[in-house]
Amino acid sequence: MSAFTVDADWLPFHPAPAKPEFTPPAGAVDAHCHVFGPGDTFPFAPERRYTPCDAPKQRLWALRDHLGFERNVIVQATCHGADNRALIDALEDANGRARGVATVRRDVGRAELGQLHAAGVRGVRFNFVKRLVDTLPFDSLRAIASKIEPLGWHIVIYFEAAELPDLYEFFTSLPTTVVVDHMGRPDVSKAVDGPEFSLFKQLLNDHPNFWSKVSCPERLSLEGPPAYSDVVPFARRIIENFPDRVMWGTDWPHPNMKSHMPDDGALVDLIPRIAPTAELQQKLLVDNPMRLYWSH
Ligand code: 0GY
Repeated sequence: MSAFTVDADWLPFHPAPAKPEFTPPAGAVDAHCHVFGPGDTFPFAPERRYTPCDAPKQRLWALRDHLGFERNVIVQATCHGADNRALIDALEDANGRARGVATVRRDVGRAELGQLHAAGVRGVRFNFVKRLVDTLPFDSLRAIASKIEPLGWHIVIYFEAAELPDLYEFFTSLPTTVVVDHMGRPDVSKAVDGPEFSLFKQLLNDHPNFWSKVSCPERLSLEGPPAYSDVVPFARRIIENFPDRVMWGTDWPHPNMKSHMPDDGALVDLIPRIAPTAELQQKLLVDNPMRLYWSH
């Protein structure tokens, strides 16, 4: 029994996802997923904006195996704030098959960073989505960036497309590899070649240190499941233009989904539509995440 009451409108993750028809290449990495709690062992943060259902590591490992993946990158979710204990616990349980992206405070010390690195953390996340966090001021984020840079870590950024013009200068001043969550959350009712998504493409084009996760059709789609066809041209464009700087993830357990809960098997079946060749699939699912997370 969790010590926390789940939000009344919380949608739990799919209890029995379909077996995908698409078989991922050997060594495939789910490069964006989370663990939540369990709340009675790893309490949710007092400053959280939502209280999810538990989504423990064992369920994530079972999903990994069911979908035909070999590894996970677990991203610290805002409901745990900068308390990375649930993340570390999962990484230590994974037998080298998971890496992590943590959330840290400005005053994080070398000892804590060393502990996170030993557990498998290779990046920090800067979150600019206002419904999820009070974003730290730029000078605090810069201080964190300069602390993690010597470790060879990268920065994961999460923002809404409408915010990109205001954040562009700050983002491009960051000293490390920078990975953008969910293609910068484009409004897919707008044109792929329109000004909004073109700015995102320019970010990747002009700054070779920028990568993108081509994830979360379920969040971006206006059309909805199971085809999510309106998201396909956006993901495909990014993969075809930047094949060596893209990664894919389930986003399990899909926090804050309100319209529907996706079937993770159907999400995997979208991969060949956004990355149509075996070569692109190998880069997206294996080579790129292995280079970023398992090479040091
Ligand atoms: C995601 C998306 C969301 C939540 C978080 O850390 C989080 O709480 O990332 C969201 O609500 O859009 O990537 O999981």
